[in-house]
Amino acid sequence: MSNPTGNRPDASRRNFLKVGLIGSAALAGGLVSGRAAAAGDPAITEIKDWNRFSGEGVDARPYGTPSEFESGVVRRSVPWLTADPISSVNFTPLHELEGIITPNGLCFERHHAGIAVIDPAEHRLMINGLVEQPLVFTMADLKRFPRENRVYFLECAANSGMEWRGAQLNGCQYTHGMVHCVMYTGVRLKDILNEAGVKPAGTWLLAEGADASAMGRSIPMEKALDDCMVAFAMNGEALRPEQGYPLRLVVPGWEGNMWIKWLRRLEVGDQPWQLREETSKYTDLLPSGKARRFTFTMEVKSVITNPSPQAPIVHGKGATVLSGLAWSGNGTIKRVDVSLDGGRNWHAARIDGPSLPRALHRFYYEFDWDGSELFLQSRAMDEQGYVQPTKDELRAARGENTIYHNNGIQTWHVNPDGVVENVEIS
Ligand SMILES: Nc1nc2c(c(=O)[nH]1)N[C@H]1C(S)=C(S)[C@@H](COP(=O)(O)O)O[C@H]1N2
Ligand SMILES: [Mo]
Repeated sequence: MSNPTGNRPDASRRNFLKVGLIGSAALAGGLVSGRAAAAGDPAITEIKDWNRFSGEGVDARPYGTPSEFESGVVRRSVPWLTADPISSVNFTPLHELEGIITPNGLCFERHHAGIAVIDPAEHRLMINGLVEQPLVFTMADLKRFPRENRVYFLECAANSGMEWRGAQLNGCQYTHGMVHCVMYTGVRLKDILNEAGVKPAGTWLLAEGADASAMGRSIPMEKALDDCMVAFAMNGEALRPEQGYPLRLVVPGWEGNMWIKWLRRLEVGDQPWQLREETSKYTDLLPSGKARRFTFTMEVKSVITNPSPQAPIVHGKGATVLSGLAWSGNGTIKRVDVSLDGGRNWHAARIDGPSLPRALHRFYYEFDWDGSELFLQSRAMDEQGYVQPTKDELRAARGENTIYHNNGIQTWHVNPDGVVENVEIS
């Protein structure tokens, strides 16, 4: 029989526990207290209900849900942030997640007119404008094009927007939780555009949703023909209603507002819709009074998810696992550095799991906490060599009169009790 723990097959249960704990302590470079191995722990000696009685059968949960002990792992909103819950946002609980994939039920939601509930049998995608042949697709039509599966992050341009002027919200769920990362299944936008035949003058694509906000957004034809997808599934199942069921646009690496949900129309044009309709949204006002417009790419960014204000250090000194997420709209993450002292000294973090372009990356830094206060920071670098800036660098370049595209370095203060707070240091 295989022996994945590497322990001697004849080891007694107590020896097994000891060996297991020493093993993990050695990995983290410190000493893990052997509490679980101590004799007389009622969690070992007492017989529990679940040891004695059978549980529910296979038909009890036709669609499974997480353990009842994980009921705190949920999306959360900040009531004062938006005027009403219809045009609002909630946040991914990043501090509760592992790996790089966001479970469907925890993907943050941003919608401007609530969740459209659409019968897929009645859903249509229309292509019109500067095309040889205007077309209307049913969902069944779309599923006859070749499919692809791709893992991408989606980040709202306003993610971390409340943090521009200083530390605001106490938790990475709120400071950085307008991001999610799932595997999309769908068809290439290029294929359905080619079916309609884009005319040479067609340089922009207006994408429109079927919800009451319509959410018209323009995408340069170059990007549309590059890596955009029209997706009908996420993480192996149909899109969730919150994420645009039955159809959404996927615009890899670019700001979330372009990823039109409940996608119903694509209009090929020769200029961006933003120039036809008066809009001040999704532009970054600079101190000069000029605006940064068409800032589509979400630049390199990272955050330490554990420890963080919602995930304090509860185990005291010693072996500590620091973990976080990094991503870049420019491709893969090449390197993440971590500082325990507010950016004076940097240590290379370990990236673990798949490293996919325009997807979340998971990093770790294992260290021995001596119980003194820490100022935790992470700084990511992407494959194009872009390095995540400090918040001061960002403000020097763009002033304070904006909320979009804050990819600055986040600082968490850890006090000797392990309590963590959102702070800024300069
Ligand atoms: N039709 C439609 N598409 C939409 C929106 C919307 O309100 N309506 N919101 C946009 C914004 S601002 C963001 S950040 C993303 C959020 O995607 P999510 O809800 O899957 O997180 O959807 C975008 N697509
Ligand atoms: Mo957004």
